[in-house]
Amino acid sequence: MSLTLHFHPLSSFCQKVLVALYENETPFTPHLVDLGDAAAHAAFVTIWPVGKFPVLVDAQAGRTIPESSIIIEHLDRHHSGRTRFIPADGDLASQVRLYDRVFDLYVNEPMQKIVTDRLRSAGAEDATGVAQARQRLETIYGVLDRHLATQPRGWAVGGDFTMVDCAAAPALFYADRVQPFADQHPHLAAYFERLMERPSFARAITEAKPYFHLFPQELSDG
Ligand SMILES: N[C@@H](CCC(=O)N[C@@H](CS)C(=O)NCC(=O)O)C(=O)O
Repeated sequence: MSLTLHFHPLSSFCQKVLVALYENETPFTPHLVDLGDAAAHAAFVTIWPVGKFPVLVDAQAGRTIPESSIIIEHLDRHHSGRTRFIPADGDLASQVRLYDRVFDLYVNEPMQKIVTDRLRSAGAEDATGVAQARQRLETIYGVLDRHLATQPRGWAVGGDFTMVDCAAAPALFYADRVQPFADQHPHLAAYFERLMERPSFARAITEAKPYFHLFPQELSDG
């Protein structure tokens, strides 16, 4: 098989790529990386010294591709299927890249800041950084709620399911656990419900469930 994904099922950025793979039933070999295991970590940083997953290896193309958005662009260009992740129209493609950045930088990253702070040892917490992350989430929830109210057919940009929706689903899934948004942001809440019903994302969450106990925040379905 040409494609190998180095990933962990619990990771939001890995789920973003899994959603893209599952959308088009793209065949790939999953390679689960346990970064807590010294040997697995050492092997992984020989592939990508930064040490962050996901990383896709496309053996046929002779390419090792880190960064979730770049992986999805590669899949869209070289392993395309019925769901296209980047629109052909240039202006719409720019909007997709913008909102992909918004979900990665302003939802996923502050969410990760809050989660990883809970993993720090007692006394080493960063209360100021966590408060800033919560404020950033509140700001972006408002921006997204207003934006989603203007979009047709319920997806994030332009009416079709795109890379933005791959990014949004896992980012919102975890962000809602650490900083709930439903009460104040009805458009965002309705969008998230739609994402939860998308079979590609439902599958990624089902596969992550056996690892939920590793997440330091309550992950129950409620
Ligand atoms: N910008 C990267 C972010 C990837 C990322 O932050 N991955 C996290 C897991 S969700 C990771 O590998 N964390 C391990 C670490 O930082 O040591 C992307 O879009 O792929």
